[in-house]
Amino acid sequence: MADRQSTPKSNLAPLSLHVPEPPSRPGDAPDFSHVEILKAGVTPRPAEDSDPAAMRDHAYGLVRVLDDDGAAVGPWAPKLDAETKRRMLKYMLRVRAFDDRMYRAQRQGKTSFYMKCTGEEAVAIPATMALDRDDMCFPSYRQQGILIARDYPLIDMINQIYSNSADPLKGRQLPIMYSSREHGFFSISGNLTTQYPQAVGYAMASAAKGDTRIAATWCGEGSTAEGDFHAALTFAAVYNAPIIFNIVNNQWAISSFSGFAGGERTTFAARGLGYGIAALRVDGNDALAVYAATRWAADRARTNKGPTLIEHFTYRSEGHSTSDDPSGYRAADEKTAWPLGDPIERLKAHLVASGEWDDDRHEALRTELSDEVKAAGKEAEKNGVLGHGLHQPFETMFEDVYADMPWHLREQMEQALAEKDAKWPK
Ligand SMILES: Cc1ncc(C[n+]2csc(CCOP(=O)(O)OP(=O)(O)O)c2C)c(N)n1
Ligand SMILES: [Mg+2]
Repeated sequence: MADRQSTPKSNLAPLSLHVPEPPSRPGDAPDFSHVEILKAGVTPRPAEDSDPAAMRDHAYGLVRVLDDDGAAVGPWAPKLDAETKRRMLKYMLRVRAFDDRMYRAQRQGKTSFYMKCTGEEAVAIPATMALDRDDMCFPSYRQQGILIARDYPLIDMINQIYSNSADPLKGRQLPIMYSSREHGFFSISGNLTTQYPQAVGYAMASAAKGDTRIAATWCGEGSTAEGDFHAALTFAAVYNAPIIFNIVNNQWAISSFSGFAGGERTTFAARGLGYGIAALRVDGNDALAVYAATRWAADRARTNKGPTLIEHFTYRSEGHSTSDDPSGYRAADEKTAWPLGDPIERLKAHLVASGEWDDDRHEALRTELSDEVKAAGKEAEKNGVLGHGLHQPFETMFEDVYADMPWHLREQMEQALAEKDAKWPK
């Protein structure tokens, strides 16, 4: 009998695989011709209790509010007063100032690691402002904007980044992996997408207890390829959990373009439809569109109408982290060629166009925020920077696991301290 493994049928073409390749590489002109941009204002706004099957188009379209002239148009335009929009702009500028300073601090050797969210400031900040203050957030490492929008002290963020003697997390987490129960900010995990099922667990517990708080979680488009993503959506759909799933599609997962996570085949928002989850695809560089979509999803969740998946269509303007160099894998000018613009410039243009802001005030605010971050940095440095020896006492690594330290841990701690003192006498 013929060996089935080794005899292809001679009358059929051999099977082949498709290996995704990004439209442009270093040395090429950036190419975003495949990106379809709907006009601002054209997407209808369905009722918050809509059946996901009746709003399928929203998973393939693009909710946009800010048009090219800075006007807020269409049914998604949120009715926000100028003061709130200026606060939104201020938070976004504060994140950018913070990112720039911390990036430089890493290059100066004050920390081993930093991650910017440049170009994605409109993802976390308007969303946080659209949630209630006590709603629980389960972010990835690129939503520092949540802490900023909840007025977490900058100095505590920097103390964590420097792993110094005032680090609220006592040097136990990689720099930027913040955590704050008081600010509804769940501990960042380096293991991608673990926050998704954890957020669903929180949302289910909140509902099971008859609470009113909802959960929101964020992951990158690359992270949707993790099994946890799919387990989370299944649970949320089955139990109608009060949760907002955010996918931040910034086109890149370190050096892998979105095609490797399935982006050539369909939109990331469309993943929700297969689970019967309402899905919205939103211009992630449009602060007002993100605010409106989050508000829609939050109202839906809070009234027990079910979960929502929001794809934020955006672009990672800078490297993945301070350990990355994107010039090795993507076209140099992609950042400027990105067709949805800069989120800060777009919100600024809107405020200027409506007579609520001007260039002088903008520049003055930028300077004020840069000074504010600089001052927080100087204060934090007094508690130590990388390699200066001002870190948490050695024994803290044994603490905070048990309310009362068990005998075997105490024994290990004493042994470790004795060895440390023998090796490095005081
Ligand atoms: C389970 C797991 N796999 C791989 C990694 C390594 N890793 C860290 S970030 C990253 C890229 C994630 O890309 P994306 O989800 O698109 O988020 P982005 O960084 O673009 O915000 C990878 C592969 C990891 N931390 N955890
Ligand atoms: Mg990504």
